[in-house]
This record gives sequence, structure tokens and C-alpha cells, in this order.
Amino acid sequence: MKAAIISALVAVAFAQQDERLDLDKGKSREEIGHQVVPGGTAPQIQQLKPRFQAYNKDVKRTKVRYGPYTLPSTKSTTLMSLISGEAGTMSTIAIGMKKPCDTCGLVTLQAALEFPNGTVADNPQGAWLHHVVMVASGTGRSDNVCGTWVLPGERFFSSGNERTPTAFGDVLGNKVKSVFPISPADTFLAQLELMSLDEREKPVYLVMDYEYVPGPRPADYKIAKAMWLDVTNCGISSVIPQKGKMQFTLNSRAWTSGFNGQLLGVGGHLHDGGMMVNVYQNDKVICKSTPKYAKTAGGHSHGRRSETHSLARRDGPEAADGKDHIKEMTTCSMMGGLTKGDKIRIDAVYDFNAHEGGKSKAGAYTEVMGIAILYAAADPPAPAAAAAPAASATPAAKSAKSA
Ligand SMILES: [Cu+2]
Repeated sequence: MKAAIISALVAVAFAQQDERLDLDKGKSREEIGHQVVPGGTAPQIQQLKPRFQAYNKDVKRTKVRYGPYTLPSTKSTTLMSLISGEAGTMSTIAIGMKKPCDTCGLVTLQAALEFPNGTVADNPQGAWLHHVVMVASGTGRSDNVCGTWVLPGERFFSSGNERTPTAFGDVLGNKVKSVFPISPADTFLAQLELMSLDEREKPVYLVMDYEYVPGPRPADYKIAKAMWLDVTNCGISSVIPQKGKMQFTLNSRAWTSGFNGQLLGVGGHLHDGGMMVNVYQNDKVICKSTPKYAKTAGGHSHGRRSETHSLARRDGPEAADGKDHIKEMTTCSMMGGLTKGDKIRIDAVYDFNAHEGGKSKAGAYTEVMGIAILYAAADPPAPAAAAAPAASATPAAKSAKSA
């Protein structure tokens, strides 16, 4: 059940920035340090050239490969293909994943797929990273929104096939310094779903590209936290539209911040028919994440992946249909301060008149979603001896600002 809950959550954008940003500045994979072993298996751990020395002069970058996993043939019937209705899918949970360090602070993280020899496995090669969600488990870890009762730890990263990097700090502006701290007590696990676009079964590795500050979190750095905001709250994310309703808005409950800090970034997730995800801080919209529709979608759309790229030759109602589909979602970054007690919630606005929703063979609208993944940097706890500052000044300051 836990797996189902995690698996429905997907696709964080690189909340800080334009997702098409080339962080490696045109360098080849070889120049970055990616290893290819023709006819063999590339090393599990590879040191890559770091990019964010301006953010922290000590940054290191380590790539870890997990697997191999077998991408099934699109002709085979897997349990996952029966559940999802998508051919060639496989789903699994990776546990005890090798960490890039025992003690460090993550700065960025990006997922990918590779073949055993180390070459890239992407959609031209018939390999689709449907989604991966990573959880840090262990002492003191619990999900920031849902707690421990539905999840085995703290969700901190997810990706779909757009393979957009996530930043745990203001790595481009360098104004807010924060990391996602990793300690020896943490274990990593991931729920992943891979999809083949090819009739040939093949092995692939899940790849995580970690950039991090080695050692304990620098004292002046904030603590990055990810908040999964979902219109089904801590449910399974899927909502079946009410019959006959063409326009509707789905609302999440509010998440109440337990800390002071800075809002780093947020990006929404919708299905076709979606118009926007609004993110509210104390009833004021702080981000309107809107979809870009296109005939050939490159973004994520669970059940309707097959029409999104020309390579897919798949059966079923989801074949290329010449209709608009969500290609990507806009994101917001550096939205200001966050105060303990602030209430953050989202709504997802749908209008099937404006953009057609997904439909089953029988013509009924299929599941929709409304999710936003918010990253914030929490102020570090005050030194033990120091008294907490008076909180009474803060609400006044806030209301003055928003007036
Ligand atoms: Cu979805």
C-alpha cells in the first residue's frame, strides 16, 4: 500500500530554474567523467566534475548506478502492465541504496537510466524512466507532510522521464544556502517504475547523480525540506472526475509549517484538462504553475505515455491522437520567507472544455491529479543555550508586508 502511495507521486521540476538549463555548460559526458566500458559493465560509483563551486567551494559530485533492472518487452505481460494498462512497464522498490557519502549535504540530484556499459538509456533507446521517488529512512526521518504512518521515511526527490535535476538550495543565485543533510543513520530507498518502448527485453541501471557538500552541514546553511502537496492529501493522488462535470477545482488540505525559513521553489503536476495549480501561503497565491500543451508531449502523463513520442508503437486507446497533451509545467522559485504556523495549500483547476481530458475506451474521463512539490529551506535550530526569539513580532511583520 505504501508503494502505491509513493508511486502515484511524480515529477519535481528543477524548482530553481528553467528546466532546460544546461548545468554542465556543453561539456561532453566524457569530460564530465561518465565512464563507458564497451562490452562490459561501467563502475557502480563514478566521480564527476562538480558544477556548483560558487555555491560551496568544497562540492563533490558522485554518480551511483543501481540495478540492473530488466526492462520488459512491450510484448510481455507483467503484473505492472496489467495494473497500469501500459505495455512494457515494470515497478519495483530499491532498498538499501548506496549513498554518495555517509555524512554530507545534498545540493543537487538528478536521475537517469544507463545501459550496463555506461551509455545513456533514454527514449530514443527505448527506455523510459516513468518515475522514481526517493525516500530517506532512519532515525529522525519522517515525511514532512504525511508523517510516518503512510511512508517509511522522508520523501526528498522524484523524477519522471524529463530527468530534470532537483536543487536543495539556491544554487544559481547563491542567496539562500541550504543542503539536504545526510547522516550515517540514513538509508535510501526508492520506488521506481520503468517502461520499455521496445520489444527487446534489456537490462538498465537507475543512475543518481549527486552533487553535495562533504561532511556535516555548514553551520550557516539551512536545511532543505520537500513537501508533497496533493489534492488527495496523503492518498493515492488519483481522482476520478465527477461524471458530466467539465470544470472543477480540487483542493488540498493545508500543510502547516513547523519551521521558519525560505521558500526555495515549487512545481505543479496535472493531467490533461488541467489549467493550473495554485499554491497558497495563508490564502495568498505564491505560485501559479501552469501547463504547456503540445501535440508531442515530453513531460509526464502516467497512463497516456504512449502518445507522447513518435517512437512508441503501442496498442490501445492511447495511441498518437493528434490532440494536445501537457508537455511541461512552469515552476516558481524563491517565493520569499516561510514562518512557523504558515498554512500552505494547493488547488488544481480543470477545464475539459479548454483542454480535453484523458478518456477511457468507453469515453469516460480517466484519473486526474493535482500535486505540487514544494522545496523550502528551514532555518537551522538555534544553539541549545540561546532562547528562542519572541514569535510575537513575526505575525505583525507579515501582515504589514501583505497589507
Ligand atoms: Cu499524474
